[in-house]
Amino acid sequence: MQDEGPKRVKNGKEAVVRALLEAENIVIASHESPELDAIGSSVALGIALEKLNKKVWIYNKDRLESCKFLPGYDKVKNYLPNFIPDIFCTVDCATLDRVGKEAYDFAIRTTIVNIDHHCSSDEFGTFNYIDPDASACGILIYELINEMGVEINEDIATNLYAALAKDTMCFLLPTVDKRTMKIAYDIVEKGANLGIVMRAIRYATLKKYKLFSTFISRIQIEDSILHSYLLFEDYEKIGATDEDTEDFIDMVRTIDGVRAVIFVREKTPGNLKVSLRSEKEIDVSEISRKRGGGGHKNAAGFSITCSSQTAKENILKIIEVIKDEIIKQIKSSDAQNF
Ligand SMILES: [Mn+2]
Repeated sequence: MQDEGPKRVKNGKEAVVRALLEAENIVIASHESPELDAIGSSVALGIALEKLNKKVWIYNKDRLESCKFLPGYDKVKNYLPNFIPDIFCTVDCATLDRVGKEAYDFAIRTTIVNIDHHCSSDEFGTFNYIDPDASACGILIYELINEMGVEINEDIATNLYAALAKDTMCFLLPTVDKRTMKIAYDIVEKGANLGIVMRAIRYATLKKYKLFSTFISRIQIEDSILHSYLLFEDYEKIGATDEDTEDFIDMVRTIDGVRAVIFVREKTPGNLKVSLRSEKEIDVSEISRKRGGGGHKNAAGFSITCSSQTAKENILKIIEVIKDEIIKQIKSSDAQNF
């Protein structure tokens, strides 16, 4: 970036705090097909900014059923306001297009604040607070709320706990560190409602388990890589939604002998979502980034489109290609550790 003489620092916690404190109207947005880190972070930040008497509009393109128990989820709208805010603040988005086309076009008309923890994160904001070491975006939101001097109430604490629990697989992932645990301790002390969080995290429909049985029936494990897929017709047959597939990949990643997982699903006719998980030394974010996606080193994904008639063929081809790339990584890391 060119230096235009003295100007404000654009990156880091302080820059973002100052930008948020100076704004009057703020739109908060998170990625499409959200999960509890995206929504919990958005709502927690929204409540905190409201306590500072800001006019806040929380946006997400898609509804997340599991969030209906969370305090403040009723504040989240799936449409944008008819005014241009001082700030459009993204949370948990590695790239700006993750908010969806409509919100992207809206965002670029104003100042963007980007709060994120993906290793593939772009500094697309006017102001950015990006920390890939944070186990959840909720960690960064907690730190910003404290820095802004807002008292964390029970509703903020509950949303933040949901965010942390989601992105750490309930504090089981190796990304959990002292920082995560200290924050978890503090938000429990501030009254996080763990009963509500459990209902949100473990939210399921019977349709989900019916779809899961289809997913399980197609599992194959080759060269320690587990793969499976779902077609749009599987969703239709059962009446399930894409949200129902949310944790399928995490439920099978610890199957004995499995070092990586490839899960491809046809979310809507011809629209394929590829989700990847891996053991520590295997970097699936690199594989995803090459294809326009991103994520974390051991949890990443990307999307592709094809004709709905050839979805199954395409899926099987993708699985083969990705499998080969992962095998190459496994071979080179095994060779290094030999
Ligand atoms: Mn996240």
